[in-house]
Amino acid sequence: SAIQKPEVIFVLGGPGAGKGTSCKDIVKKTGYVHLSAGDLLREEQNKPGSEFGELIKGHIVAGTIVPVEITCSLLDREMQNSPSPHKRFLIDGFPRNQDNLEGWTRNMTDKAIVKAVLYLECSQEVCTQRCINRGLKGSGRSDDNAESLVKRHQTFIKDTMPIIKYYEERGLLFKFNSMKPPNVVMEEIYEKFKEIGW
Ligand code: UP5
Ligand code: MG
Repeated sequence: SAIQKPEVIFVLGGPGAGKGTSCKDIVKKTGYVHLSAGDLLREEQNKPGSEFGELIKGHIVAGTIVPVEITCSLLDREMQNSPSPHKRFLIDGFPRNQDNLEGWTRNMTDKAIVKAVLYLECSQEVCTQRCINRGLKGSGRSDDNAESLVKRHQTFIKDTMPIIKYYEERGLLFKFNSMKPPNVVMEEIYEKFKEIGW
């Protein structure tokens, strides 16, 4: 019998839009496995002796995007190692630019099906304030400061918005207002999952 390809839903949105928060909530209600590209890069950055540590560190502080070979191989490894029998993944924070999109298409088209892309819409002001507050509460993230946040948002507008448009033109995009309280955002996303039968 044919082996079923893993199914992927990408989750995009500005820095602090609530991608991680929403994914964590959705996995509790569904069989999806959450993979955060940013979390995987931060883990790799902190791994003693990682050949990519310094490169990743530089990109994260500057709010720029790590070359796709690194990010895609981390995602691929996690997908392959996942014990989940359902093989359905919510991939948060990827693809963020044209390089990411081309790298994914090149390496993963045979290995996974992209079913949809969720876009969490949130103003720059609200996004920035959330990340600043998280930094003040001791997130330990090197990019939760005003200077990095300006750059993260510039990168989002310049590099990631075209990717969001790309998926919108292909009818794969689903938008959610993530300025609402977390439980409301999660409920609206979950309703869509039920409606579409994801
Ligand atoms: N919060 C969340 N939802 C809320 C709500 N509805 N109402 C009120 N508060 C809400 O949330 C952020 C904060 O807001 C939290 O304190 C939360 O409690 C609160 P979170 O769920 O963490 O939002 P998220 O969108 O995940 O924000 P994050 O900061 O993780 O977004 P980024 O996209 O900036 O970060 P990411 O980790 O994806 O990437 C970091 C960097 O890694 C990038 O800048 C880049 O340098 C690098 N990167 C790559 O190079 N390639 C990749 O593929 C991925 C990352
Ligand atoms: Mg996140």
